[in-house]
Amino acid sequence: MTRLTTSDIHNLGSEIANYNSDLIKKTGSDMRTLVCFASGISAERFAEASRDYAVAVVPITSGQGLIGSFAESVQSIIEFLGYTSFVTEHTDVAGIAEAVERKAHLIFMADDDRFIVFNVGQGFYVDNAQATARGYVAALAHMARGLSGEDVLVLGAGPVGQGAISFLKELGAQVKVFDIKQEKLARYQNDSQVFTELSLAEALRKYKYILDATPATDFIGLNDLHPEAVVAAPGIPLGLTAEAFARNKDRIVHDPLQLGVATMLAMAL
Ligand code: PYL
Repeated sequence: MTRLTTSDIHNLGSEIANYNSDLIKKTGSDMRTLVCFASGISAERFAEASRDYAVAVVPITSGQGLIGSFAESVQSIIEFLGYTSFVTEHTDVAGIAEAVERKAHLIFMADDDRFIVFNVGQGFYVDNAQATARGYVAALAHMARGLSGEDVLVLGAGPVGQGAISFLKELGAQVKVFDIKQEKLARYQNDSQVFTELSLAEALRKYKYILDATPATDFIGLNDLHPEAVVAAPGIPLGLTAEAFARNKDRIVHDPLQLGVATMLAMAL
């Protein structure tokens, strides 16, 4: 998993309203609508929970340590969605204790390997990779005005790619998957709804709907894409080159944290 840097998220909080407007332009729906679709909860349930739930974000110093403005960025996404939230004053275990003492219902925390939100009362957690996968498939489905019966190319069969494939199957899409490590595709050998692609170049030209769940960068150039390509790209950094992005930017959803965190919240209710 690629580790974010402060520069990836430095003005996320102040830009969240613009990010949401951009999402509406591209997908026809705002973050709230997309995450309700991704999590399967109703807009009413999402709104109702915002009146009861308190959400804590605990900075975690293990491994490579804190990422500047990471906790604050997570909190700003949660606040934008209408939930009361706070970043704990303490970090790590003391931060978790503080969150519980301050009666948090949900606790967001990330070390270098996992980013989860823990539902204290119900005793379950949601993982960022699974939530990001569902949030980005939701964005793609809204940009495509529905994916049932449509071919969708998933790039990368890691945790996010696998999560995306299972949600795409639920939506009735015909999934095509490419990964540079062929052995990661073995799990789909007998799956009639998933076809493994062996040529990246051919697949990129052929399929209009793409979910880029790879950590690779700059491997999709201007002339590699389907002329009407629609791309949902949870992978960090972006796989498209700057010119490919510039040409298709109105049909590309890509962010370092927003959609994944928003979907985590909805899935944790
Ligand atoms: C959650 C992001 C999305 C992509 N990569 C993941 C990442 O960067 N994980 C590391 C997060 C470390 C946070 C640090 C802090 O500030 O609490 N422990």
